[in-house]
Amino acid sequence: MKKLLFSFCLLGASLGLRAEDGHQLWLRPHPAAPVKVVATAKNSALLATARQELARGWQGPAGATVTLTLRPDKALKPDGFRLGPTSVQAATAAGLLYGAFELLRRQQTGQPVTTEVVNPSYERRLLNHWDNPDGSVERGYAGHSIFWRKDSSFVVTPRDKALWQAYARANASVGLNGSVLNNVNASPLILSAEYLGRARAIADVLRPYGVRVYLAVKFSSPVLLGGLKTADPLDPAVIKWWRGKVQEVYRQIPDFGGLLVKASSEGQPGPQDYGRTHADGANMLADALRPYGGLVMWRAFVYSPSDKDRAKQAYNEFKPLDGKFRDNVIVQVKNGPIDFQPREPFSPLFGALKKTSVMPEFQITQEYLGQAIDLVFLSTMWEECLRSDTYQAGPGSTVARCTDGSVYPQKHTAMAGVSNVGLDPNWTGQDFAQANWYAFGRLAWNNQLPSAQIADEWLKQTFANSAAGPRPATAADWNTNFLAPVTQLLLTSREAAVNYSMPLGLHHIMSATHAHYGPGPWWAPPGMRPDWTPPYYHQADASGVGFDRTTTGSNAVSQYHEPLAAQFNNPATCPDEYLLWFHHLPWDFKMKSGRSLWDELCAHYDLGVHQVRQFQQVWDQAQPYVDAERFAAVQDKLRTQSGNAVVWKDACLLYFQQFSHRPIPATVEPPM
Ligand code: GCW
Repeated sequence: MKKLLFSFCLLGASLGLRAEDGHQLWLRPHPAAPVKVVATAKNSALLATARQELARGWQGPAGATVTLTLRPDKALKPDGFRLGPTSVQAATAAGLLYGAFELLRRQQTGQPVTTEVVNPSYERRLLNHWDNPDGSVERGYAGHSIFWRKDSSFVVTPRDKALWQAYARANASVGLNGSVLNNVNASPLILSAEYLGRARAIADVLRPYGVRVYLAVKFSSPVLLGGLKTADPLDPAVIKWWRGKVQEVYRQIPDFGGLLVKASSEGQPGPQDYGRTHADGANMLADALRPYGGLVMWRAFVYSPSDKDRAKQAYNEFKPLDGKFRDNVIVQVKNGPIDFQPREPFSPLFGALKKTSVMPEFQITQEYLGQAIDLVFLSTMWEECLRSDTYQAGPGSTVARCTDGSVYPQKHTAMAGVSNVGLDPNWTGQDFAQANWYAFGRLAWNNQLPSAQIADEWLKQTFANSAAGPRPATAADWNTNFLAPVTQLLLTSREAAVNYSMPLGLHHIMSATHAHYGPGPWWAPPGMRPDWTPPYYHQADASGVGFDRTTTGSNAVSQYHEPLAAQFNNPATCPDEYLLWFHHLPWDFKMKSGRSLWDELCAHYDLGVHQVRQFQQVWDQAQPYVDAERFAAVQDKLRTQSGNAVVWKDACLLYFQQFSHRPIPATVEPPM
């Protein structure tokens, strides 16, 4: 095994694989001290990986013995471990691997290694790749798919294997243990013998890192691939077809994780085409997977053009089905009720489904947040969602606790992130977008982790303390002049993006002509579905701006548990950041700050612009501490982002001004 891994590394180097500096992610080589790894476990691929990682990265006392002990332990979940300064104990080999990575992370980031029990928050910690069989990636901004190729000859090359291995290693290092290899807008082809063969090859490379493979499937596959006349989930021939297909998948991939389904959503086929419910569809697949221990992740991202308020639809469809799903079905819910906007309140489905397993879906790829240009650290956004109190089972029923099994019993728990990875040399297009991959993994492992810690860890590992830049820095110099200001930059970056794009609860005002990248509050081509056009969401007119979701409006507030429903319903108590999400208010509405709504809106857009300019200054000061390549790449992107922020501000304010008929207040540069 060792030999095999080693040869992959060599192959990677000799093929010129990702030679650029950004490719190493947060797993940068360190001068490692010799370590003796003693394992009391039977040799296995996972154990070999753990040993290899320790040998590669151990920075503790030279010659130390690190012991990896496998033994039953009631305090530990399957992937959990007991950590000691030079020891890891776990009940599974996967636990030993995660423990080894934890030991290394603590050392590299200067966190103390105390004796403690560490368990993951979620059983399944998954990346969802929106990768198509032709190698393109939906909402992908970092090049083509790392899994699928247009010229698919289905030959697995050494380069493929080296890439998949590096990917799996990065995932394992942050605790991710599953990958859905293809787009939720799924092609039926994915279940054909050729694609399954390639999925098997991928699974074989990912397995030694504890990463299991999952697939997204199209609900009409029995028709499109199987030649049946129907995909009705209650039809015996359909049931039989799926059983056979699932059996075929497990023959190829014995530890296959399960199926992800987008059905009866955005034109995708689903059980509703046959008068059946989401539960009928999901349960039929769940029954086919049950003998193998497989899961169904059934997405709740549903809405239709006919409804007056898209934000209410997922709840309306899924709440009546609570308790009707098999226990190997998890309903996968996007963090907000609409669609990965820069800021949304949490989806009211969290906590409301009390007898159904629910998992959060976050978007790591920055579809609505500047794509591969803008520097936006998403950890704070996810943290905001996870910590939101749903009150569904009393105070403290946070989204995190309502999904990790703490509030409601869930047979399975999971969290998914839509991956931002592609073939680009630095994996994610923008070097700092690597931080979002990292942060997602860390939060899926521990949904209580503060973003400040995640930022600190990522920066320390990615910029390797003082080792990265042209000027050798002391630790104190590096901490003060690089770590502190760049951490601050990361932690403010998402709020800055909200400020310059969609502040105060505005949402979905981007233009679809540039694929959700820039502003388009006016965008409403004739004949377009209204729920795909920004005016549907901002409702700006002479009387004011914002979507009325109060009890006298669409009444979406009633989907939230008290005291939230009342709090959101009243503009005096609704938090500013959700104000225009829940209210249509006059332009002269008096804000908590004392300013008029119009002036407040202008101030937020302006602040966003200034914040990005400040980020540019922070980064310019960071030059001595960063290698030239990454320094220039990030500087260049920040320059573009700064221009984009101005475009957002000008476009939105000039557009809204036609309705507000008010002057844009002169602003003063905030102090740096
Ligand atoms: O955010 C929207 C995207 C679609 C995506 C869809 C979904 C995969 O614009 O590209 O399709 O959501 O999540 O299903």
